[in-house]
Amino acid sequence: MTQPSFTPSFKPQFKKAHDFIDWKDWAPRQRPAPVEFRLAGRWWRIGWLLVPAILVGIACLVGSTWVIETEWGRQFVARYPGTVHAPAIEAHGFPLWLRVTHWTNFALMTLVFRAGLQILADHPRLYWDRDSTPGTEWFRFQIPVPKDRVWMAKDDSVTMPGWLGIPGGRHTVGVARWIHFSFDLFWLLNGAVFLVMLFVSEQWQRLVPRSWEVFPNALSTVIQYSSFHMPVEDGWIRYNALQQLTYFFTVFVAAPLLLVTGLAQAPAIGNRFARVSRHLNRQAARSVHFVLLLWFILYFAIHVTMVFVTGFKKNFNHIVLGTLADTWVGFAIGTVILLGVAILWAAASPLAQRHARAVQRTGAFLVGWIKALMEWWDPGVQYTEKDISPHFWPNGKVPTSAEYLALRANGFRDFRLEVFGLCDAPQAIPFERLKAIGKQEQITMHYCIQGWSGVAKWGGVSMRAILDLAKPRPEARYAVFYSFDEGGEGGTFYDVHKMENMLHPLSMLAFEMNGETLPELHGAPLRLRVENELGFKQVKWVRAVEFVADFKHLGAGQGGYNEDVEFYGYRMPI
Ligand SMILES: Nc1nc2c(c(=O)[nH]1)N[C@H]1C(S)=C(S)[C@@H](COP(=O)(O)O)O[C@H]1N2
Ligand SMILES: [Mo]
Repeated sequence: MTQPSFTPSFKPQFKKAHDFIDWKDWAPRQRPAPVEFRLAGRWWRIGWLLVPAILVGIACLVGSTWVIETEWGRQFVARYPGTVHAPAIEAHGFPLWLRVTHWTNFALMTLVFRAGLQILADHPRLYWDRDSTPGTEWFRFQIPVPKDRVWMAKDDSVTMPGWLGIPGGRHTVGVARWIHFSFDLFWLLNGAVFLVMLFVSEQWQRLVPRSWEVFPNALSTVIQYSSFHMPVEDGWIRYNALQQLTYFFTVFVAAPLLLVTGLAQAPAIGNRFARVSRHLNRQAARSVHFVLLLWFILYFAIHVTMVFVTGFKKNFNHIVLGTLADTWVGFAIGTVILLGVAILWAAASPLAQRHARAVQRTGAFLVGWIKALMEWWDPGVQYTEKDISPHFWPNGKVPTSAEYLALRANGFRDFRLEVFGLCDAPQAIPFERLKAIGKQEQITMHYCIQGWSGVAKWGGVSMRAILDLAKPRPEARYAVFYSFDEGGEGGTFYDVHKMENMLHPLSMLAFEMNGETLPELHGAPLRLRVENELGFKQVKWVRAVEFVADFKHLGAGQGGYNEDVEFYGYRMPI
């Protein structure tokens, strides 16, 4: 079949993308502001948390030293020694699977948490409301949003040192997400093995309380520890009540909640489970996700302290060798394991920076199929007028080309949307004609990869109508959207979408936002809405649509500007 003659009026200038993170080409460094939280109407540096921590510590120490010497205290501790001796069968020792999953879990969690912090640094604020309105955050390590200039979402990202975040640096969320999600998958698999083995063996009895006596016993453990009376330890067979409750909460509540609050941040999930996402909105999910991280850090600190305080030689033999032996072997091997984790820690960021493209490819291989599944969506969410966000973070660079400025000067009356490629009717559609096709409106939530979200009403022409005009051929599997603007690092901004997504009734090219002409900042004359995908796929300042069978030949072949340059994935329903 020959192509009808139509030549687009422009040639995309694809940015030559590297396969590594090239800091010369990257957003300049920006130091994080002090870490602060908001309480009782003002901001506090994180260090202030030490005050209640010390006060509670002193109260526990004094209170329990006093109470344990009273008659009531003596009897209470005698009655509830700290460990529940529940029904006959008990766990015995630490089998190999338990020891392996324990250490694997530890190594994986260090990677997942560090990549998670890196993601947070891309929008270093946490909110409870889905709007992400500046000033409503309860936690931040960024200055208040300046009011005297346009503050883009990317301006908000701060630099993470490479020893802490993975891969370190500023606005490396693309690489960080692949690391976060890929190791999440391993973490979940490891957790699944752990849980299955836990219940097919007798080991579940270590973690699952089976009597209400666990509560007074846990209190008794607290009293004993904080008055420096060490309770009788028999960790080989059973944990004390405090340990049991803590482990139970961590394994059966905190870990599953991490998964749920992680998924709840995805546009595909938020749209699919409307009823849930109204309450567990993206920002609330993100906040809880972070609080759980804090829980795990606290847990880890106490866990390691207790390992040493209660006899590290013995404890290491338990969890490394699975023996009761009183030797140094467990500690020696444990040290080697920890050294391995330390090497992994030190190598992770340099490796991820140097091999960013490989991280992207491997990540897509490991979790791409999950993303593909998530695109099988039917969004249940339509918001109402009163849900519209008072502030909608802008992103990108408003085009500055003479061509764009000339079109804008006359209200885009001369603008034509060029539609070409594998279609039977390539053409340049005059803007007026496009608007006359019939406007569709929808109130939806926008999910930026950086972490913020906002609700807006969009009015525009459905992609179905565009397809009706252009008549894409069956071999057209993707639609490419070219923009007037240059991406952050130079070169034409473009993005690729699957044809399936174009057919969805909510996919549209918007020319109105919140009932008014689409502002320049938000993409005038046209911006894309594909509601099951992240924000960066919603191309603004759209000038042309091309239908293609493949996208390997465009730019670095990753399916879009941010995909080429910032290592994002081309399927982004999460
Ligand atoms: N052409 C173009 N489109 C773009 C971008 C861009 O830089 N250039 N940024 C994207 C990103 S990352 C987001 S979150 C949304 C932001 O849309 P908004 O400015 O209307 O909030 O636009 C997307 N579309
Ligand atoms: Mo974004």
